[in-house]
Amino acid sequence: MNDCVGNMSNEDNEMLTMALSKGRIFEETMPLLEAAGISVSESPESSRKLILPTSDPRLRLLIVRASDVPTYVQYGAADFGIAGRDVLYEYVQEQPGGLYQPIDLNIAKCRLAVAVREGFDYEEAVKKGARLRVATKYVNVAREHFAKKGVYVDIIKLYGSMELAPLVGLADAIVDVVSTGGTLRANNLVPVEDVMPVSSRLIVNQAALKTRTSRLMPILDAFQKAAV
Ligand code: PRT
Ligand code: MG
Repeated sequence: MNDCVGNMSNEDNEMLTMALSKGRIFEETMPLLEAAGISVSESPESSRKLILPTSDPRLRLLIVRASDVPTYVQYGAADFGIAGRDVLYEYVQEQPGGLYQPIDLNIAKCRLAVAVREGFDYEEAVKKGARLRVATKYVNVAREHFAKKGVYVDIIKLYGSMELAPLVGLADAIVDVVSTGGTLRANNLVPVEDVMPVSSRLIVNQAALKTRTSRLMPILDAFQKAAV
């Protein structure tokens, strides 16, 4: 990087791109951006735009699916982004390298848990060494969790509405994100085991961190200070 000094002003003027999912992560990221002196006037809920400008003409937001955020950042289509530990854990098993995860932002907190239909004796099934069918979007997390416990499982990959699987006999258990537990209760499911606590992390493209340091650092610093 021998052109660093000469190109400093170019770097300072370069557009930075941040990848975010709409919904809870977007909502909880707004105060962090405010702490960095940046505001966003359009909401992804009401706007159909997938690229949103910010009050900083050199920062734009990409609105993508939560599970796609690591992909945009790893390939450098976004310089940085925010993703849940649940999503990151799965992603890194499949696509290791290229992502730097410097800050736990402590937002969008929840947990990954095992849940079963009310009345299903999970402890007894585990004790008996039964082979369990587990439906989940988090196949790597689930496989690792049950392997550690020495429980035999058949994992069934789903892309959403996991809560339905035990109700219609597709699975004995699910591994899913739980926050208030309201969705489980509404579907007569009960959490029986915690798998991991989840919060969202700032993720940064490794090349961008090296080549756009002076643009990224003020934002990263502000996020770090604002994250409690
Ligand atoms: O919705 P979509 O299919 O596009 O993707 P997604 O569900 O992965 O994205 P999104 O925006 O819903 O969640 C983004 C991130 O927020 C997740 O990756 C988690 O890290 C985090 N998070 C925090 C949650 C929740 N809380 C949460 N409650 N993600 C999902 N949920 C679900 C939960 O599974 C349940 O279906 O929200 C529903 C309500 O939860 P309860 O327990 O409060 O009823
Ligand atoms: Mg969702």
